[in-house]
Amino acid sequence: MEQRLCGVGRPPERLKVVLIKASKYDDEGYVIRHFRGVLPSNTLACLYSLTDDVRRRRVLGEDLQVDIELYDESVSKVPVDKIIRSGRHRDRKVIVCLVGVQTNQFPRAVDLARRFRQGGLPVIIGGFHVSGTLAMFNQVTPEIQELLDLGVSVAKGEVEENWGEILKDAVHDRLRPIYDTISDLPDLYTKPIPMIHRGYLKRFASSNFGTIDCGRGCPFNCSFCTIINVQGHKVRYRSADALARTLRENYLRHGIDFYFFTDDDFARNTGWRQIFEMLIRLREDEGLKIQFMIQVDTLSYKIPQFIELASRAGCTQVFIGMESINPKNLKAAGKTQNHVGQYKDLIKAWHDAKVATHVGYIIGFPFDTAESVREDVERLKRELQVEQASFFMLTPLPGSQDHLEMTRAGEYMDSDFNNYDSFHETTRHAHFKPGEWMEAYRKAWKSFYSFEYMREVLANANPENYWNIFRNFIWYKNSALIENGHPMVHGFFRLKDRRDRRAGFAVESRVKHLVRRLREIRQYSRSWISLLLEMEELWLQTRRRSEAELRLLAELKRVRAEVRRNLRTAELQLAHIRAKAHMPEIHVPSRWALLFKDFNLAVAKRVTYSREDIHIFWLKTKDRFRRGQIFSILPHEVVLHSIREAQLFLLFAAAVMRAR
Ligand code: B12
Ligand code: SF4
Repeated sequence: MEQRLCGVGRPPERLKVVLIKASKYDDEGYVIRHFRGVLPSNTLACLYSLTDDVRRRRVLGEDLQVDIELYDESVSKVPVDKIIRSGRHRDRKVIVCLVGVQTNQFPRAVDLARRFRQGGLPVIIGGFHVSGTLAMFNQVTPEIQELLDLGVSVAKGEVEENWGEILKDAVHDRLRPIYDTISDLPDLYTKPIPMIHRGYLKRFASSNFGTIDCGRGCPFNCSFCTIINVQGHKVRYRSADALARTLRENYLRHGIDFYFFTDDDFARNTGWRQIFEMLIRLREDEGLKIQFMIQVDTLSYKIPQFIELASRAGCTQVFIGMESINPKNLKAAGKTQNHVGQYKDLIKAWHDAKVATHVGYIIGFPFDTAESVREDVERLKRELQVEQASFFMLTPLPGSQDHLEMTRAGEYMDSDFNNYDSFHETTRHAHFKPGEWMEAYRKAWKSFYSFEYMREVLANANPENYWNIFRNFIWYKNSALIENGHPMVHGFFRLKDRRDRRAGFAVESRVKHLVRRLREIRQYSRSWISLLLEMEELWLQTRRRSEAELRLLAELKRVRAEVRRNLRTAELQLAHIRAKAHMPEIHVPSRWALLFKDFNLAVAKRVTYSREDIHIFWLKTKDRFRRGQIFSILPHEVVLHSIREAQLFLLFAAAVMRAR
């Protein structure tokens, strides 16, 4: 079946390629969208540059104008009706591309596809859900059949070699139902580098943050992984020179100086040395201070010079696929490359190179129990002393060996793909009753990102890395503990579109929705205030002090001790009054002024190390207020503490903003 929708006899003069990265629904059926996101999508950037390349090379004909529009639904609303209307123009062809659709985004992507198809536009969908599913099953599964029945085309595999041809088919109204390119793995060396769109970056909390895949493919065999079944075991990598051109341009034109190189295992990217050497040249010869994080395996520390060059090249954080610290779990998952006995050496090797470690830890392997997970998290903190951890619930992702085997064995799996986001229970576990698994997962986040552990990490952090880790703590605590989601999914400040709700959930009246949102925003603001105060305290307790500040504090301490030793406030005032009797021109400071001075000295000393005394003051004041002891609350103390609180918060905010 081919898509023949336009029905226009002659070829169009313009082609509009609309690239959409669908989001997913939350548990209440609202699309997850944030005011500011955290990580721009590399898949969007990749499809953007492939389309731009087709446009530049005029693959679709000399006269055809190609426009590209890009939407990431996790940070911006997709104007479905407007896009449909734009396709009604006689000389213009519009093609909707749903890109990088993962399993958890699949239900939302299907809903969008349905609306575009109803509006008469051709739609094509790609990404890991369709690619992984079609790769593992020798037949079309029901949810993919539903797409085909809607007239949506499905792309299985990587598209670098075929994008021009697919767009040509779209222009000529002959899109095929399935494009299968999975056995045609592209050689990335010569392919366009993902291009980050400036306007898109503005929708993220840090617009200096980019993502690029420098390579694809992984030689290992983990049973929960989909990557090997889509991108294969053979590693392919991009040219270091081409990467250098993009990195330079991004740095100079867009101010992008931090990257997440998204390769699943950078240590197995056979071009790692060329890429690191290129980054070192950019840093050391051209002064482009680019920093980055990479994902590596647990054997990475054994590769001669890998860590040393990574660090010199600007690697400040490494994400390690540790997954578990129970050897029986690792064996069950086919992760035979991980050896628990070597973890300490691995972490030490990265720490010695001043690179912060971030481990991926999966909860729900066969030998996990609530108690073992709790103990493992303690070991991550006490024994391994990793700076960060990301927790995931084991999920049978379509495209993985686990999913295939569970399907064959007829085991229970959640039928709602929206839940395959690694923070929902999607299967049954022998050691957890329903709900307990989720509880263990939540507790892991809470325990790892406790104030005490964050303080320990920051107090020992390499000064160059201090702010990277600090900001990550804010991001992670917000996503996991305020948004109750996952840092890989949740950004800052949730937005909800009242009318765009998943089928099965009623659209609320305006008033009901307003009440819901006000309640949520009140709760959100409270959580953020306490998060910010916690982070402020963390900063006060761990920040590096300058020499000048240390000298000033020592001086304040000395003056205060002297004043305390020699004169009490009342005595000081008495001394002034006596002096005034002899010399009338002398100014006698008021009792308040003297109290203020004394107070300021006291607070200045303690407060620069902690805001605990302010906190205690507020608790006491609140308590007095509750007990009706209003007259024991001294107004001047309230004013002074408020000023001090505001002053300190401004200092903290300025430090966070200034930090790079
Ligand atoms: C970087 C990354 C992220 C980043 C950013 C996402 C991004 N795309 O940039 C972050 C950290 C946010 C992330 C989050 C998650 N991720 Co992720 N992520 C990756 C990773 C490692 C690289 C993505 C990438 O850049 N690939 C390179 C691009 C170019 O490849 P691609 O997306 O497949 O696109 C190619 C083809 O699919 C095809 N194609 C794609 N779209 C289209 C559209 C059309 C029309 C056509 C014709 C072709 C086409 O052409 C592209 C170019 O060849 C992949 C693994 C991997 N190797 O891809 C996992 C992966 C995609 N993530 C995965 C998962 C599960 C998640 C999370 C749910 C879990 C989690 N908690 O981490 C969240 C969900 C977040 C969300 N809502 O997006 C799974 C998805 C599996 C599945 N079946 O769903 C993967 C495969 C890893 C895995 N564990 O198996 N992820
Ligand atoms: S090491 Fe990572 S990318 Fe490679 S197979 Fe295992 S989970 Fe997949």
